[in-house]
Amino acid sequence: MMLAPPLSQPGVAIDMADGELSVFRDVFAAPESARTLQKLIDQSDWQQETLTLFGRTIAMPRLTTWYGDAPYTYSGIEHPARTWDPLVDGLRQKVESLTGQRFNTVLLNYYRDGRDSMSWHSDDEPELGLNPAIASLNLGATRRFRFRRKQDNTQTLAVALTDASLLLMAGPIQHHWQHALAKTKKILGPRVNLTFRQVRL
Ligand SMILES: O=C(O)CCC(=O)C(=O)O
Repeated sequence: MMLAPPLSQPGVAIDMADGELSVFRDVFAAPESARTLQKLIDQSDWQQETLTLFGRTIAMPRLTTWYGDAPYTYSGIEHPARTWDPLVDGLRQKVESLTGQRFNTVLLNYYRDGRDSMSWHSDDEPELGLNPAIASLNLGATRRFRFRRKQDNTQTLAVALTDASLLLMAGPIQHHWQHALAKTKKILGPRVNLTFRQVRL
């Protein structure tokens, strides 16, 4: 009797106090990942968002775009509901089948090189509910994704997010930990990260 192939490959758990973290590696073959990265870079409607701090307007060190069935406010910027691009919707289906979770919004971050980054924050907006599952799909250059404990910044952890990797954050992680993507002086190629979330409708 032929056995049906498994619906998803298992993620590998990373030991973390007060948080659930797992990583899935090589969710695409290299040529597919490179093709998808290039299509996303070429076809997406990238924007450079700005932040006003103490009267100064600062350009975010990355480009972003989003899709979603529901509005989502992130970094103080409201992203209204927006029809899914078919390529990104296909990636959502893949991520849902790997993780067994449902997602109705995605933010795409385009890091053009090692100078682009994301500063310390938690994904703890009320519309995500208590203990949300957040899935982060990575294409392109490997970058270090860092965690630090909110109560004690000396407790840290870093995960190398390689091409075609998927990181799943769940449990109380957003209450206890912040995460960031640091700048690096190494000359690195482009990277696109897609962070899928489930906003309560
Ligand atoms: O690019 C990354 O891996 C970080 C993305 C992230 O932290 C976010 O969108 O909240």
